[in-house]
Amino acid sequence: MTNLKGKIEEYKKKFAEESARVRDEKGLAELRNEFLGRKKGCLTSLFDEMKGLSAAEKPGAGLLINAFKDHIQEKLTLLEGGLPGRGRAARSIDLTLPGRSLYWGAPHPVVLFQQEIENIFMGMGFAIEDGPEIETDYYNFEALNFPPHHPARDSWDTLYITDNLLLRTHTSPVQIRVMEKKKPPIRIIIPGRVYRRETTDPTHLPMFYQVEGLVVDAGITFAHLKGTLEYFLRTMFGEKLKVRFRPSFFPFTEPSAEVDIECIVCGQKDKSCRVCGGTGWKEILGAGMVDPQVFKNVNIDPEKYSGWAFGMGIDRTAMLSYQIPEMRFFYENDLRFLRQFNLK
Ligand code: FA5
Repeated sequence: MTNLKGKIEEYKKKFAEESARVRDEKGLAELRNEFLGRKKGCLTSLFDEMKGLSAAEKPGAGLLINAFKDHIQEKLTLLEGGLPGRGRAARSIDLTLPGRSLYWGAPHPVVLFQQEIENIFMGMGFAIEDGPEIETDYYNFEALNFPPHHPARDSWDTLYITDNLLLRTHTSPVQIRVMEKKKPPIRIIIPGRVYRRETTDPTHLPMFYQVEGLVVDAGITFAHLKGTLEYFLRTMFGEKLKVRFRPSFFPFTEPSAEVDIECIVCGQKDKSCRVCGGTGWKEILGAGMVDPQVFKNVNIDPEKYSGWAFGMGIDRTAMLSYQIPEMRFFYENDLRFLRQFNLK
């Protein structure tokens, strides 16, 4: 064993001396052969030496020889990399190849769609407002004319944090927050995330985005609401889009309406379409004239001012615009899906 250790030290010294003289690939190959070569290499001679050792000494000797082999291989690799113009690093760069572009990430399709909505409304002179996602019962319901125990609350069930705090079910509470601070004329949109206790299906999610619109001034009528929404939808979807207003109910608007657009996913042709349920139409927003009681709640005189509001599902409208049959695709984080929206 002592003999083996001595021999290893001797070989290491010899290697250090000879490697200092290597100048090219040929010299390197000779050095590798001398130390690691199968037939007469130093490594082979060390293994021969091991044969004469007792069974108890063999495992220790094996470890020493393997450590020696690793040492030599490591040094040879370093030496190879350092050879002028011929190292591994030099060889792996082909300057004629096009560069590899890194994927930097990109805006989410729902965000891109939200930006399109914002641009159209900003073009009409609307400002953008924001509000908290955790709301009080007062802003989410009461100020919007839903008294406690009002049956209309049932369609907006959500996650409660305390008896009084909840994840907002719509962006409408921000209407109240803005009207408390600013007096007419008001012309705003409010995009943001909302939450509901909802069973997921192709067009319903428990977390989704809405954009609220609110206009308050003297002499505002339903005709302004209709004209603004039609202008917005035709700018977004094209002049030929079929749009319909249906009478509806919201506690905070009177009269109220819901707006449907033709189902762009099936082109109004598929009786089994999972997006429109075969009806050919899909509801995208609720709207109406601001209820006088809401104005009273924020100290705006309903005799002097009138206004309209709408709340549109961003994900819902985006899926129709992109002709995606499943809203859930937006949130599965499948890059093959997401990258299709950022082809630059
Ligand atoms: C509202 O949320 C009212 N705040 C809208 C409103 C605002 C009316 C201002 C009057 C004045 P509704 O629950 O219908 O209404 O939702 C509005 C839109 O949000 C729907 O038309 C739909 O596009 C979208 N939406 C509703 N529920 C979901 C859901 N679970 N998943 C995805 N989108 C949804």
